[in-house]
Amino acid sequence: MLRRIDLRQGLGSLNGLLPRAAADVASVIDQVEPLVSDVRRRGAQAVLDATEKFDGVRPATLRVPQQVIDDAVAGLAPEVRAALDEAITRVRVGHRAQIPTERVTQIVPGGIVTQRWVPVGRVGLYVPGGLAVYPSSVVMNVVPAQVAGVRGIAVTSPPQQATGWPDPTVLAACGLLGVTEVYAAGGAQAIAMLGYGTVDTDGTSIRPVDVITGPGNVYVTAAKRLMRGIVSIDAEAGPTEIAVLADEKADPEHVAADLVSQAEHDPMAASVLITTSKALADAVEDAVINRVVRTRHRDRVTAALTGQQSAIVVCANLEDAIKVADAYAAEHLEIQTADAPVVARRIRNAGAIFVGRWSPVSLGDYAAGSNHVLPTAGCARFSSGLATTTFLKQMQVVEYSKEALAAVAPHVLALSAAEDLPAHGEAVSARFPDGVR
Ligand code: HSO
Ligand code: ZN
Repeated sequence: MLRRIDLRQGLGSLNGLLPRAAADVASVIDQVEPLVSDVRRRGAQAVLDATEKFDGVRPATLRVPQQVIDDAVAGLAPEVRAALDEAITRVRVGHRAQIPTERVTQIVPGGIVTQRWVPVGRVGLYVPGGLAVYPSSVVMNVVPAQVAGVRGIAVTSPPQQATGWPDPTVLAACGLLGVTEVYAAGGAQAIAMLGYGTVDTDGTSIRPVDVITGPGNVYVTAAKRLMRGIVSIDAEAGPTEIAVLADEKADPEHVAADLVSQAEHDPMAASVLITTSKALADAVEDAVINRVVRTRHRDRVTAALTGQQSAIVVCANLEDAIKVADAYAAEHLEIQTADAPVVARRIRNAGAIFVGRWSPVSLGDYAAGSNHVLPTAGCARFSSGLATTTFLKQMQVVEYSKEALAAVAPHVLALSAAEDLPAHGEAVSARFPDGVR
């Protein structure tokens, strides 16, 4: 079912060997651009027209009335409410630990530079609809923003045809988190609405945001790319990926269950086993086949596992397996080997690492206390997952005394002369009419 990539003879350059989905964000940019411009020009009417066209429903207002959110909370099944409460608590603990501390550094006596962290004013968080509904993504986006101290938090999610409002579990998660500003809009139009702001049909204003985060389909991702510069965005999150780095010690049933778990997201999802053991590879293959016939979403799981983006990679040794894992830079990487914590320490590229047999990716998806919005498609080589710092800006605060400025003044004057920017130097010498030496 999963294609094999046999690297037991060596890795070579690895170029082109790694399984990878074809990235298609660039190919829809031209399609998305007119929609984004339309929202910029015509505001709410353009958002609603697009909603009617793509979601098949036209809500009376873009803003979801508070009563609808309250009803969703009241209608939550008790075990789902308890699970969401527990997830919120854990994610809050995990993300509080990410708050950077203010650093005051005395560069020289009387010369101080402080690194200050300030939350952005307003954020827009996108929660997808589509193949599945993601109340867990509400938690993963909202909690870090709240922990960072962001004052204005808007959530947007596509309306359902039956009710005209977003999925009730998504609304309930917003309610539990105390988020009151929720919009019934999805797709590229929702991203443009958040970026440009607009006036709702009832005359209330939807103010533009400073940061847009959250996963979405290619159209959402293309729209986020177009809004970059007007707002900041998180790493582009494509179809989900799991890689499992395993040796002969791993339990093939666990590995198979985990590979199938993330394949359930999307026919484009990627499940990759990187192993040093041909015997494990065969056992996992069998276990996967057994699970797929029994699993609920077998069509999209099969599509994902048989797609070019999924594979079993067999390596000669652990060194090579680690190199492959680093080159692949998975969104989620499980380490199912002897001395898993030691192996995990050696990994440089992954959105998140799950160490040992008791830490499956689906734990992290819901309730580990980590975040599940993570870089995909190899972006873990250079970017991080959603975190409290996504919603914070660093500001440097400079404070020098007269003596400290006088002491460094000759150097400022010399550099301003070297750059032929004498007015820069004069801004310093003007403060010392009697000379700086
Ligand atoms: N694995 C997804 C997140 C998720 N899974 C939400 C279940 N619900 C991307 O990290
Ligand atoms: Zn998942």
